[in-house]
Amino acid sequence: MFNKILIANRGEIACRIIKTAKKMGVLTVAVYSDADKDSLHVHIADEAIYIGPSPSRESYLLGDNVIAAAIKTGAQAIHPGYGFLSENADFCRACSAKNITFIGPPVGAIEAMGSKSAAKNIMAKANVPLVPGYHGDDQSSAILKQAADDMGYPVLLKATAGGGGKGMRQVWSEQEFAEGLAAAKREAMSSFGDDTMLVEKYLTQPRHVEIQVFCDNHKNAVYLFERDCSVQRRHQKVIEEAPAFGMNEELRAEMGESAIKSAQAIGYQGAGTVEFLLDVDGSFYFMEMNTRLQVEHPVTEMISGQDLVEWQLRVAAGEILPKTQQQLVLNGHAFEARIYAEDANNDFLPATGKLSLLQTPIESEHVRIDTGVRQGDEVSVYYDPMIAKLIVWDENRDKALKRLSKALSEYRINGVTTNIDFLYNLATSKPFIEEDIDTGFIEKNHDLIFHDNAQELLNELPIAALYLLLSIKEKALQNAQQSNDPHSPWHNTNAWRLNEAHAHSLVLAHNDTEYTVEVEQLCQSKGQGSDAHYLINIDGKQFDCQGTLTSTSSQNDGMIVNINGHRSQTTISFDDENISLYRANGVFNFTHILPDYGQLDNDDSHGGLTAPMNGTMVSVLVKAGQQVSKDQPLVIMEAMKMEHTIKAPNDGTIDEVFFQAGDMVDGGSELLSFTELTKE
Ligand code: MV4
Repeated sequence: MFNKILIANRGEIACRIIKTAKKMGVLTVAVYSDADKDSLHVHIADEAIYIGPSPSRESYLLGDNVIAAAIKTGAQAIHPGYGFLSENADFCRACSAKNITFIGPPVGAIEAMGSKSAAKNIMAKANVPLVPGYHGDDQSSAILKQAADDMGYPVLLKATAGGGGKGMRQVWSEQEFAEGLAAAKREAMSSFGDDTMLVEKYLTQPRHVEIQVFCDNHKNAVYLFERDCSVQRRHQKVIEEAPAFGMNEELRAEMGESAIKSAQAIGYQGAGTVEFLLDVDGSFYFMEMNTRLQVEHPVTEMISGQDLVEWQLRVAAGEILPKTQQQLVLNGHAFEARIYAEDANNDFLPATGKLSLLQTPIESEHVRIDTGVRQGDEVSVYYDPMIAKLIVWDENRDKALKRLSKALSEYRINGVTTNIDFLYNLATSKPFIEEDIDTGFIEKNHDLIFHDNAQELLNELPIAALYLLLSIKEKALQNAQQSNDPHSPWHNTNAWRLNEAHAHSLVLAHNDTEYTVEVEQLCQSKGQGSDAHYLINIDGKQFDCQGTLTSTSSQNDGMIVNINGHRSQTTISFDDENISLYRANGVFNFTHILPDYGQLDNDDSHGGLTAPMNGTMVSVLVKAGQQVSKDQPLVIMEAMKMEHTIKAPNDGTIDEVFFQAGDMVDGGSELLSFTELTKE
């Protein structure tokens, strides 16, 4: 076994590899660019070598700099991770030339899989099933059209030099073929400089099912079951799962054996992934083979109990595979969600910024987080904006999926826009839960995932309002219990005032639209601060609401609500004034609009400072007759689980103070009167 390896990568995969190396007692060398000099992977490695400026092409993609770092530190092997140099045949060759072990496949395997059509020809010879089609050298329109006519429409034109979905074009009828072919060739020539085409039968509802294979240098080969990666957006995987739902044992074995045949056809060694299209009738077809450890490998680790990076190090060091096929047992179900700094509501524009808050779900045997960032780190423009991979496991798909939704609802990230709401809405959508999934999932269910219909929103508003009110009650109860007069009438929060309705008014916003919520308490709660009964009116629609706060975890509040007789549960995250309701049918975000109360409430120099909303007076910092200066704190009151400091709007004199510490105050009531110092 190596005593020192260099990781030629960054971010979560670099950290992940370092963790396994440490577990195995192998020393680690990180490499870093300017932007990464204080990154987590540099921090946790035993050594780190600077390899160049921030842009990848000036650092992580410079094989010579990476190899020089390995030589400098005496690393015997280099792990490329994924992306960057991981499938670069020249880099693989350069490592061998310097007697440095490339932790991956032999260079011949990388080259063999580098061309989609060459890969398909190799697989055809190995009797690996291919999508019915034509990938011959004769590229005349007549031959290509004949092939399409023979296989039947729709067909898919694919640029041989393309990949990852680029250079594909559907042709739905014989009449469209000529124009479709001409367009596909034009695009291929401009994108890849090569307009060689292959023609395939177009599968209209395929799933992307891939098999994890592992081969050692002693002719042993196993498959570690399958992953379903059909949920993709523009050929970027979003949520992956293992095993594939609806799989039966014989299909699993058939695909696994086929994947091994693919690997053996190219003399494979190390970790590899064979991607198949799985058609609705259960037939499967080779798509491509990836000669690297995939981003989504953790779901395979969770259901097989194997550490694939450990396997990579052992196999690269010449050991035999740690397990035989018979010793590998599939246990449970796992999901991976890729958490990105991107704006799902703005065409997934990458987001940058500082992770001012990064609070994660608690990790356990059921929840794993692979990340390369910490709170306070910058998500930079130079690299893939992945924040973390959230991986969950449980004994079956339903339970694992519930863990995924719960874990997503427990993530708190401030400072950058993330795709967490998108992931939560996707994971809780009916089609996803019911396994109605193929590679077109996101397009087909767009409105469900990006739901924003007014009616649904209106139904959720009372719940958000109820949560805010119950939070005030609970907080006031806590204050009362801490005060020296817990039974003072000022501590109750039912807005009881002699001859006045027990009324509150709140303003909640959603996507810049403000909604005024009129709330009337119907009766005294049962004494427990965390439950109550309200009549809520929004835009003339009335809701009879009862609610009880329940705490679900240190990250979330929970609430049991009954709205007009419909009882349900909700998980809530609330920071400052942002409220997110995590519901069975998705997440709903609201902002609590606090009235602006820092200004005098009329336009002359004398006036009162009013309470922003119902709350409790925490402390009075001034007294009548006192001179104060602009922005000097005057009183502190508590509302909505937050303390609000009311400050002097200008230099002046306090005329009168109307409340004392511990008093309950109504929203809008005058707290003190103040005369501004007139300017000479
Ligand atoms: C296909 C196909 C349907 N029929 N081939 C997309 C990228 C590349 N990996 C191959 N791809 C596809 N090839 C035939 N004959 C549908 C896709 C496809 C797809 C495949 C896997 C995962 C996501 C996908 C998204 C769109 C299209």
